[in-house]
Amino acid sequence: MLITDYIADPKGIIAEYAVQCGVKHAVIRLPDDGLFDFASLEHWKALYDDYSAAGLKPVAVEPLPNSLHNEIKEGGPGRDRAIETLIKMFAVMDELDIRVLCFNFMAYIGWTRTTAAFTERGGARVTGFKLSDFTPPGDFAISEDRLWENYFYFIKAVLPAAERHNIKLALHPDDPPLPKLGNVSRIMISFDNINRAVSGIESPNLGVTMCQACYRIMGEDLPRVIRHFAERRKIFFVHFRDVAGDKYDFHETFHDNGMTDMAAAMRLYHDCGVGREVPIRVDHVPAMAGEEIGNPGYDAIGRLYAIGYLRGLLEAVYGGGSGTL
Ligand SMILES: [Mn+2]
Repeated sequence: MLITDYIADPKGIIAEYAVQCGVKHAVIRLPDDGLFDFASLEHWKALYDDYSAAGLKPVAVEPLPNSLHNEIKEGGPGRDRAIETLIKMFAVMDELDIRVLCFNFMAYIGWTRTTAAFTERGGARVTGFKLSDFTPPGDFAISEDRLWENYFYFIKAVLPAAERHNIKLALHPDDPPLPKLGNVSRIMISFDNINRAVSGIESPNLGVTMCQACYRIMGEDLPRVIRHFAERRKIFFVHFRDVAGDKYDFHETFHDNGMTDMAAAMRLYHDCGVGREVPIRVDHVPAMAGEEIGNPGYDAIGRLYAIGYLRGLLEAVYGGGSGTL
């Protein structure tokens, strides 16, 4: 697989660290400030140049910007306009040879944790979630049926353009994968549901972001999930991540300190034919000693260890180290 890192700011320290660790490809987060025009090649080129100047080639976009995606997920009045913009964005991504779009289908409440300071090994701090500590952030409600309707409405509308421009739509599981948070239903919460979402309409451009730990806390059989999606060529992107606990009560861990045999997972991707071109990135790293918790799960220093660990496993399984013996 292709080692990448998640770089929201090509001029920031995380970009510098990644490049120093030998990472040459970036998963990029688009500015969602109302000023950046997602359909403008000119805007994209300026952003692309900043990544190039840092020594990084963008290969994936994550997530689908909220200003486009919220109404699509909620089925709001602006969804058709958002879909139109997104289709134009595919043409731009095609032009810049950015092939993967990682998206999720969590309405109103996205990635959610109840603590940013769970104590992991040696006092490192990680994020955690406990359902009994969770309070809904607002008075939102949506049903499961409505979400499925909105999901397929969206997929049917964008898939022809994704195929035409060869953009791979990589569905990320809900995190945490619970059927409901407050009155907000969630649907991408099990292997069966996600399989329905990506196989309900057959397309080589519709697949998954294999966020390992999400499947793990769903209680799914991870090897079965990896084999199933890999054999159908539906793993477009991998989030390399581990956790401890279950979907009701869990915390992130160092990559070597969770419930999963990460080396075995890597061998499985390889043996099931997940190719060298498929981007992989580390996810949710601890805040380390001397480091403020700034952006929980995405602080800088913990990434160094995580990227090194990932590179070691990639080289051991996929080869590609420098030099000769
Ligand atoms: Mn993830």
